[in-house]
Amino acid sequence: MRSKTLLSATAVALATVSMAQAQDSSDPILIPTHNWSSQIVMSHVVGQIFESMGNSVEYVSTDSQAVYESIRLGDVTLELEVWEGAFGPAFEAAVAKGGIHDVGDHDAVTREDWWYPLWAKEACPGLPAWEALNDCAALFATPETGDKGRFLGGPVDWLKHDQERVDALSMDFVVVNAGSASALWAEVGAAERDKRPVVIFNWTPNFVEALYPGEFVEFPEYVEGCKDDPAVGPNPDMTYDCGNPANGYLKKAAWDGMADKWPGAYETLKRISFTNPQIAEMAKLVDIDELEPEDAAAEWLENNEAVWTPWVEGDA
Ligand code: TMO
Repeated sequence: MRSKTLLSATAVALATVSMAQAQDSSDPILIPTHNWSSQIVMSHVVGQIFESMGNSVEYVSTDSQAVYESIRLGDVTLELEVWEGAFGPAFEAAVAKGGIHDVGDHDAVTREDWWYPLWAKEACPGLPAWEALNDCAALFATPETGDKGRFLGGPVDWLKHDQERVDALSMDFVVVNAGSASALWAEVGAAERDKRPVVIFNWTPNFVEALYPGEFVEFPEYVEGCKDDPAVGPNPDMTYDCGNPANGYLKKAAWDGMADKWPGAYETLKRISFTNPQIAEMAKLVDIDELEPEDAAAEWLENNEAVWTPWVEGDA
């Protein structure tokens, strides 16, 4: 009995020593980047944190839906911005298959949806209700859309199902997909001069809120099931008859093998948590200040040492 206790105490001591000595692999940690600024800057912020710990890092430009399958298979190592609205379904499906897991939430609340600059509301005072937007559809028309309103959606890989929503709610809008995030901001910038009403896809946290006051359109509230069960939501026969979650999560995800291969980086990843203002600032450094993502990340790290050093040191 006594020798068994002694033995297990020794085993615990040995395990503690070997855990403390476990080294991260010298293979590069593969960080996927996508097509919106905060994600690219955050990826470089975290990559530079890993480098400061002695790790090697590579950035891989990756489709923002396919990335969950890539992580599951270990082709890339982690994802720093799992937005509930755009990627919840792809992430959760990959988790169910195995090989990828949830590494916790950022201290952030996210929303992704149809959005207008405030001058559009002067032309259409019933906003933000979606019914009012629909009644004002003609105000949002362009030669391209005839007498229907134009909604400029994001790049198709964000998979927002805007056309399905237009159909399910019988809206007089035509969905046009932007080729890039910057095309969304260009649309608002061009409309600003003559205060032309526009409605685009936007999200928060983002730099846009600092530049253009605006509001999200209030669609029928998101409820579990409205995207895949026709019976849920106001249209009993169709799916997507709801908005995106108004208080969405922002998660980190990792390949299941990361904890064994890069235990030090993995412990840091678990502690990492960015707030809405920090994420908006990362986007601003690129979209307003026009820094390159790696320079934006270096600047963010320099200005926020007290935020991130505890994630490395583990005394957060
Ligand atoms: C995924 N996004 C933040 C662009 O909506």
